[in-house]
Amino acid sequence: MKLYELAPTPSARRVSIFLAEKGIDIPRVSVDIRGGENLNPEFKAKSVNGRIPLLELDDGNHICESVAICRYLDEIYPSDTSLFGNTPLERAKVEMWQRIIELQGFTAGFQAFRNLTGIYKDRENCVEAWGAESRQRVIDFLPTLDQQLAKSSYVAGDNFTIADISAYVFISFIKNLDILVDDTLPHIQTWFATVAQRPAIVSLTPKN
Ligand SMILES: N[C@@H](CCC(=O)N[C@@H](CS)C(=O)NCC(=O)O)C(=O)O
Repeated sequence: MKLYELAPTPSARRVSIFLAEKGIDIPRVSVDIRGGENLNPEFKAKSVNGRIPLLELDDGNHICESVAICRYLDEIYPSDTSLFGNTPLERAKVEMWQRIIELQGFTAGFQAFRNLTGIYKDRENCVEAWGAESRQRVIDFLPTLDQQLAKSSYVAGDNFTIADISAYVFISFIKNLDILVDDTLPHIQTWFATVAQRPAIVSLTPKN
């Protein structure tokens, strides 16, 4: 098994933190996405979405999409408690928050970053006004997350789950959009500080 990634990118970080939380190590292959290595026919033949992360299995199967990769690894390396939830209600809440963070958080955040910076203008049309609108949508989403974290210790309830990994990576990413989690979002601040201290996350945080 091999994981194609670019370690500092948010989607790769989601999988890396998940693996570190589960104590799994998988050989990595670094892909120069900024230089367009993911656009070559060989990579595209493996990755349906043409992006990283991409998991290559020994039998030649390929899985892209960070959450699909995590779900597969969760099932082939089962443990007493799952980061995807342990009861029907917990699993449903994890899925609900994953979808909310994906659609209202990452999608808006990525659109903002890509369209405002033009980082991938060699491969897509960048529309600055769409970037600005998407950035505003990220700002508008933050109180929803803050209100949830006022009610529970973690995003999907009382336990740390993959929804916290997603939200943690998303909140870390938005500093690239000059969006600050200020004192108007106190519950995100407290939760973020707690999650940042988890050994899996500390182990992956670059020291400078
Ligand atoms: N929904 C996908 C997003 C994957 C994604 O956008 N990956 C970015 C890095 S964070 C990428 O490979 N970008 C290269 C490109 O767009 O050409 C996932 O969760 O895996």
